[in-house]
Amino acid sequence: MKNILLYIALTIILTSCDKEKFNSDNSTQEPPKANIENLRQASYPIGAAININTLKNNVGYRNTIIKEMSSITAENAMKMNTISIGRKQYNFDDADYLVNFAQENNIRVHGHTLIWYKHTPTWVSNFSGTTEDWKTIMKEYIQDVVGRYKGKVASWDVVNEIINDNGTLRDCIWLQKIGPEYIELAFQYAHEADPEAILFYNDYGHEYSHTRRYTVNHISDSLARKGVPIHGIGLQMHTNINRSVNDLRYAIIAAAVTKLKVHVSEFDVAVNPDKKSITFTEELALKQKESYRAVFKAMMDIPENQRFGVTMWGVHDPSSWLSVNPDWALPFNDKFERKPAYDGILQGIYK
Ligand code: 9MR
Repeated sequence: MKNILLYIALTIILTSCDKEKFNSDNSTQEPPKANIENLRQASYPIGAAININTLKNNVGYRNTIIKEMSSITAENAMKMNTISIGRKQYNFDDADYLVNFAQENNIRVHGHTLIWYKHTPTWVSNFSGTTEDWKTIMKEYIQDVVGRYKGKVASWDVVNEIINDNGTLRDCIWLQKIGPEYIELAFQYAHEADPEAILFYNDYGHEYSHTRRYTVNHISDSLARKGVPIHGIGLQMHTNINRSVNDLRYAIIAAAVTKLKVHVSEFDVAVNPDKKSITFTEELALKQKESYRAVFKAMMDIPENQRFGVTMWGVHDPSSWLSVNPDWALPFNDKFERKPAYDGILQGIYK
């Protein structure tokens, strides 16, 4: 009861500051920008999801990452079906490439993702055994991967997208074979393999669904109170210009109420959500800039020790998973030039 009251009180306090800030944001005056040369100089980590082939073959892409990013996440290279080719058999080529690149350039690596309902390798789908056997294969996989990158990968999405829209646990092979306990076991196994790693539950929808937001925060908070080694909440935040900036901000503030670290882990702002063929007009660019500003600003307004960072899901527009629409969702254009969204970031992180 005490916790619920605390949660309500904090939410009211934090959202009332919201309103003040957003009212002042409505003025026509441009907010001030952080006076920095690149995003690596920001006061909290800013990063991007990385495609390994593009990293290897596109100099502009590689240089932009080196210049601007203080954190990187493998877009696909650390997913289970990429790494796990059989029981105790691994292909770490792409993951190693990313980690080596990060080390050479002094960039933090966030691991994505250990356990996910998608991309289950065939050998896992075909595996048969007792509940204990299933726990063993999950433990082997998590500990081999986390152990390999101990001290090199700072943090992990331990579980990804584990709930349905109605707040129940999403069906996946681990839930079927182990039961709901698979979630806390995954955190425990990862923690045993690297006690220094910062461990996240990553999910989507915080900004548009009360049920999703409440459930993710509640699960994370309950696990932490139970002593499970969970350290943060990942908010994917694949959003678009139609979503109000208050919704974006509220999602971040509400996650912070748990006192866990907050990672906006897959941020992008689509400008073509209705999938109509359009051009990227100045009006759209400015709307997108507002969304960028709101998210980076909300991160400044949570306690400093909870600001894990903001990771964008790609580097420049053509490298976005949304580029087929196209959606112009990222802060750099096809020539790696800074878009108005980049100024939105600078305004958001202004101190
Ligand atoms: O951007 C990723 C795309 O290249 C992959 O084909 C897809 C399936 O693995 O995953 C995309 O990234 C997703 C991320 O791993 C989890 N959250 C949603 C992301 C966008 O679909």
